[in-house]
Amino acid sequence: MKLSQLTKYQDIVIQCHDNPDPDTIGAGYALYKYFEEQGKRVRLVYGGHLKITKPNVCLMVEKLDIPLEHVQNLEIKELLITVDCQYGAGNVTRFEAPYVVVIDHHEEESREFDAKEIRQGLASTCTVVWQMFVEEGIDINKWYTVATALYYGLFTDSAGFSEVRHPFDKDMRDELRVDEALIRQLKNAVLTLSELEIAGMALIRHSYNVANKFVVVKAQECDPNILGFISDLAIQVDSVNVCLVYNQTIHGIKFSVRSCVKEVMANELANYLCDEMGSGGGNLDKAGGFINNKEFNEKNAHLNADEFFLRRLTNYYKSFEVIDAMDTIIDVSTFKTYKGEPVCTGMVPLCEVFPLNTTVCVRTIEGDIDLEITPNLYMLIGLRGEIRPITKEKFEENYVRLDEDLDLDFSYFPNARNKQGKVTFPLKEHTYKCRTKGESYVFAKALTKGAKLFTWWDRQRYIYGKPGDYLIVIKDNLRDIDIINKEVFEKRYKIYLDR
Ligand SMILES: [Mn+2]
Repeated sequence: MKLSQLTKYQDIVIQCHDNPDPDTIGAGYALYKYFEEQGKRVRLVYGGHLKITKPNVCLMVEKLDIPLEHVQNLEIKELLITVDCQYGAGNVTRFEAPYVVVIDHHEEESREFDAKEIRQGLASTCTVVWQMFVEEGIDINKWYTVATALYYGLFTDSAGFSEVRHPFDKDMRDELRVDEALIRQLKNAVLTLSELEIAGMALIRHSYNVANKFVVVKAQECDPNILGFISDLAIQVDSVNVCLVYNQTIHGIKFSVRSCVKEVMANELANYLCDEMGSGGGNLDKAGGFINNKEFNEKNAHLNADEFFLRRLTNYYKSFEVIDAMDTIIDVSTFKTYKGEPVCTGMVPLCEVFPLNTTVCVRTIEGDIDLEITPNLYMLIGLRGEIRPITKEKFEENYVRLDEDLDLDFSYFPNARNKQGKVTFPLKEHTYKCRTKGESYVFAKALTKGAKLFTWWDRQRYIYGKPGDYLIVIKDNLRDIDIINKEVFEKRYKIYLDR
């Protein structure tokens, strides 16, 4: 759905969820400004019994002059848009409306609306709205207060940016021009004294696992940001390598994860913890997630949350082995040889686009990766939008450049940022389509156990492979190791030598 499709309405009400937080307010306020500029009659409201009291939320509304109204009754003549919540769901007061649109980033739970824009991979509804503005070609930075509100909405919904998952979240964070003094003030008006007490109580009752050096902490119901605050403290303990802090609400379990060892990426662990029961993600060192009560009870009815996390974490540590391409020569004697089908990918000749000896941060669907620009450095873009550096020689040996339009469609096209200038550099116009040459051979074997692979070109983050995925070793370079998802592997490779 495009925002401009909604401009046919004259009377528009934007509704935040009850007990509104900065995300719903920020996203609602941006929409308010958009429709106001179009000359519409527009209101920004929230319902429910409670008026906002949280210090940071009150301050945000006051300082940014957000025209947010608390309503008990509401007459809607034409269009109602619920933001950061879904019409018909439990966290938003229901007002009758002729036409209802939902703009959100949560899992779809109600079907009572007429149209929707739900983008689940994003950390905040502010990011959803920001993207909709970008798609309309509107520069949000022309509204200082809107930019600041969106930024703060993402900030609070991602526990201080630690749980941003999608590159679009990072793009918004980096591109908005905001009132930094106000953001600083808002960041430091989050805790109430009673929440400080919740944090203290939680830390007293921790469970520590000596073998794997992890700690699990349960907190009482509190603002999700408090979980981040508690885990930031716990991870600083010298004998704690990984920590998990959670609390339970009527909807489910909200948790926050921290890691200070490279063998455990917080985002991957968060994802593992809520596998098929919710969603999780974030960064290498900080991440978080949410587990729905319904799915949790279906799968773990006999366990309480504490037992669940302790077991799941213990199983996690048993579930993988670590492979480091720099200090392992894999014994391929039990591997089979496969022949690669030709595939089309993208290629950027990095050494011709960027000055030599500079560091460029490439943002991809899999995360931000720093690359040092060396002579002859090229970069391949795979079918999911993931990247992989390659030397010019290797490229010319194994690929052909095609004189065709770049018709590869990624959900996020990688872009680059210069470390010094933080400038976004779209790589699309420098990307060539290419295809693997006829013959490419690899040794491969299906994993029987989870594996974490540190490749020669990314020393900070591992590629995680689950049982059934393939570990592959390039035939003419035994240090060139990769893990490929089962389905992708079976599509791309055919057995060549069964030995
Ligand atoms: Mn939200």
